[in-house]
Amino acid sequence: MSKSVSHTSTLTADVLVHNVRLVRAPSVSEQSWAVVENASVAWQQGKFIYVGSTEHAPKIEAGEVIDGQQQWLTPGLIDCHTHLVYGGNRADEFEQLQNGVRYEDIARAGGGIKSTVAATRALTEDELYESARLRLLPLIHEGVTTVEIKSGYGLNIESELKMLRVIKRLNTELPVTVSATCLAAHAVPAEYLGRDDEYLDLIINELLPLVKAEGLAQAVDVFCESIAFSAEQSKRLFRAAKDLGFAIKGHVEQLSDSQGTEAVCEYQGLSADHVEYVSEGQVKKMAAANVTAVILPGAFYFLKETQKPPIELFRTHQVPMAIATDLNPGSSPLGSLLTAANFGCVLFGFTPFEAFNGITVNAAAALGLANQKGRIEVGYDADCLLFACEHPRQLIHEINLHRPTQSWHLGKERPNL
Ligand code: DI6
Ligand code: FE
Repeated sequence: MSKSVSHTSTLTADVLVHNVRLVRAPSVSEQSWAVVENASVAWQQGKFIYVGSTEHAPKIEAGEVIDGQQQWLTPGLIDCHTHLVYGGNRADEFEQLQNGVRYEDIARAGGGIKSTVAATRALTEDELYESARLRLLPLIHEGVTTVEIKSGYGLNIESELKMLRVIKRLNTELPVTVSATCLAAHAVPAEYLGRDDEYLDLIINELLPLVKAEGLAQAVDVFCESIAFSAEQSKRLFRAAKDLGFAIKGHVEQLSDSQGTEAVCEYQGLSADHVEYVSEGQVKKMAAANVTAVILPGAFYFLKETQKPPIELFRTHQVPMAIATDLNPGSSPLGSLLTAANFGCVLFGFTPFEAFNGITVNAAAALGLANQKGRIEVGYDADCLLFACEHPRQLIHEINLHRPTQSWHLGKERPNL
């Protein structure tokens, strides 16, 4: 905060951006856009060191000084739930869906996740990397500076590790922070049909220790649903994951109430994702366990679901709400986080401000990065964007009309990729 900085001291910065309007730091307690007109922001070694009004700024000696020309400076956007590493595409199944076949029935008939598993196993690591890079670029262009990516289309040791190595490489080679999640418990692979507990044993006893040893994931996730894993199985996975030091996330209550939310809460997970069928009792448990609700309007839209997540209950019980693309080939082929935020408003009743928080500060919480990302605040990572709009609510309102004029990741300006 500017208040804590003595006005007589001089700060040394790598970059100073002045003459901007700032969406400062949406915090959960704030009810509307926290705006600072005529603001300056400075960072050094990738962290903000001054954020506030230009008038009250100390003297700042910066290696590079940028005139923001009254543009809006916002936090970098955070897509906290994607499955963007995969082989093939499922446009053929879209045609089936359009002919009235249900998503669950396609999955039961060996399509769905399983068809993507076959296509993903067939690719080399380099091929998988290249196809995933092309899907990540549109998110980066839109202003995403942090993205979570899940495995879960390998469903055996070799291919899950291949996916996670691709995810790690995306983090290394592109100007974006990638948070990796092991979702080996996405579906029961055909080889284990009817032996789902044996497949879980494989994940718990063999895969997760390897993932840990190679540092390939921060979190472990599960698809808790009648077509995948039960709440009891999810708990067994969470117990093992927690013992190994992984954070916990869950795909829960997406297509039915399967009590996955209780499992996530019992193991102090970071987030319960989808949550269309969540009950008030479950929402209270989320509040008590400080679990973020990750809302995925792309999947709801795409599968033509009718059960909406209970936004009003999350508000009442002060459960933080994030919004993400869920970018995947089956249920949410959506490569735009700002569009997901717009869908959150139109389909579920988010206010534009709530939706903006959902792709910044609350998305950071869903990844365990609440003290590091999602806000423009001293000590936070210097991930930020300049937009030439009249007000940031336009970013949520107008679909596909806005791109940052400049963006920085960890203090470094991102090139045109
Ligand atoms: N829920 C979803 O919506 C996606 N995964 C999941 O657990 C679907 C992924 C797919 O259909 O490929
Ligand atoms: Fe998902």
